[in-house]
Amino acid sequence: MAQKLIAQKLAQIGQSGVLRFYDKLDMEERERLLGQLDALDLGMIVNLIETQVKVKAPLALPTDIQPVTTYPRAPRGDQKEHYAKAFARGEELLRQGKVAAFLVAGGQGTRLGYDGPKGEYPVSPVMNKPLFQLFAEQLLGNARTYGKTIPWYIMTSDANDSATRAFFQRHRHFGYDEKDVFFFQQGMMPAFSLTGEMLLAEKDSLALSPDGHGGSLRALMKSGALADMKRRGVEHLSYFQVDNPLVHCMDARFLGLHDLSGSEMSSKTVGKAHALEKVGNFCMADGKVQVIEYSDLPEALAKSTNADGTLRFNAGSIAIHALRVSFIERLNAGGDLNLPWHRAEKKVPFVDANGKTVKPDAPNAVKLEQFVFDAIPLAENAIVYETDRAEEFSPVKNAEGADSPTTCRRDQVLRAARWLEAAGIDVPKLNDAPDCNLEISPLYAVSKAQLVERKPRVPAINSGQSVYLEK
Ligand code: UD2
Repeated sequence: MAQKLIAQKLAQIGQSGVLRFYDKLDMEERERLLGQLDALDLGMIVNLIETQVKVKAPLALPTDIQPVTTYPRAPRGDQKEHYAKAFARGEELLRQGKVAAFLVAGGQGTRLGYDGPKGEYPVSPVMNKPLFQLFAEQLLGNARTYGKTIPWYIMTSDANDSATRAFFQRHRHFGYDEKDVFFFQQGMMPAFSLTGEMLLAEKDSLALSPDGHGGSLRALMKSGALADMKRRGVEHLSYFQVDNPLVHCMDARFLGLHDLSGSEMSSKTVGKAHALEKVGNFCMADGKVQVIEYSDLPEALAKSTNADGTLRFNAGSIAIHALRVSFIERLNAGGDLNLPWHRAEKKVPFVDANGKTVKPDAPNAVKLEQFVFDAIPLAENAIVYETDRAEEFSPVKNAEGADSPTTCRRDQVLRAARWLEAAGIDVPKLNDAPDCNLEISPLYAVSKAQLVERKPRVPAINSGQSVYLEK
């Protein structure tokens, strides 16, 4: 769009301030700013400013919030046959190449304090493999098991796209065929002052941040990723986040339950660590399966218990989903995604009217994001399946403490120890915990069952030893 047109549009919506340094910019700088503005849907933004930025719209909580019924990890007697069918169906989908992997890695990872795409973070206990490598090897291991390539869609954002692609190039895509890895960028949203002006990060640049993982559902369509899936005959996406190396990237039983129940979007859950754990809560809200974020679920409900003392709302979201490709198409059919925006007040450095950079020490800006789990209530037949936290969830979110590299490595070792013990291998223990460092390459086994099947021959493990099972 030409500069004049953009300037006119901005004037109409009272946002000309972002062009206040335009005349003093060189050609390249002007192009950068205009490019950023051109990528925004200004019509939608003006509406959001009035409804979400200037006002703290009270969150419309559903009136009737009930616990959700889940598929248990261990089937009840009457479910055994269905679970067996589901596993077979999931395996069939994988053998037919109808499932692709979908990794969302567009976030900024500020809490971890790592300066670069989070997927580069070295996290495996013995080999220090980065998160991206662990996912790649797991997908390759599954592809080998099912005899079919698993296309891999990776969402980045403007903040980390080129660094992510360069990392994959440098590592030859960790053994993946380059043509089967599809990178695409999510959208960006400007930060707004509390009175609704778009903020400049530099004189030639808006203060932009990724539009939330919900933006992935729009970006899949816009980027041509959906078209690519249809060309390949992909019908389902297995969705996971960049921060959880324990995730089972492909889970035949979960995929089968999802498919057989006609679900458009399915989710995995684990029992919460405690009432106020910082994970979303699966609920049955006004008759629909829905995730209510930890920050939004009224504390009284979060803490309410059943007669036996267990939490009523115990189904935590670990951000692992299965989505039908046709569902994502349907969501985009109306022009734009009909997902709510979530408002957060943050400290955002900006260039003021005098051209000075201000580093605020209190929240000065509003950021808006969409969340992928808000698509669940729009899905037909959504199901929730319980998995085991120790087996499948230990994210790296913080530099220290809970959900840190230390806890994540510990949990990887604990899982490896359980898998090895199931295969009949003795693991030295100290105070009940493995007294050694263990790592099983996903290229050796992607699951406990596969490890047991391989009958690994491991020399006796000594206390303090590091053991790595390769290919
Ligand atoms: C998320 C969930 C929380 C729980 C938890 C499990 C939200 C709001 N909350 O918490 O309910 O399930 O995960 O670990 O999601 N990302 C993008 N683009 C964005 C923002 C995020 O790709 O614009 C990716 C990011 O790279 C990461 C994932 O989404 O892979 C999670 O993002 P987060 O760290 O902001 O979510 P968190 O930990 O607050």
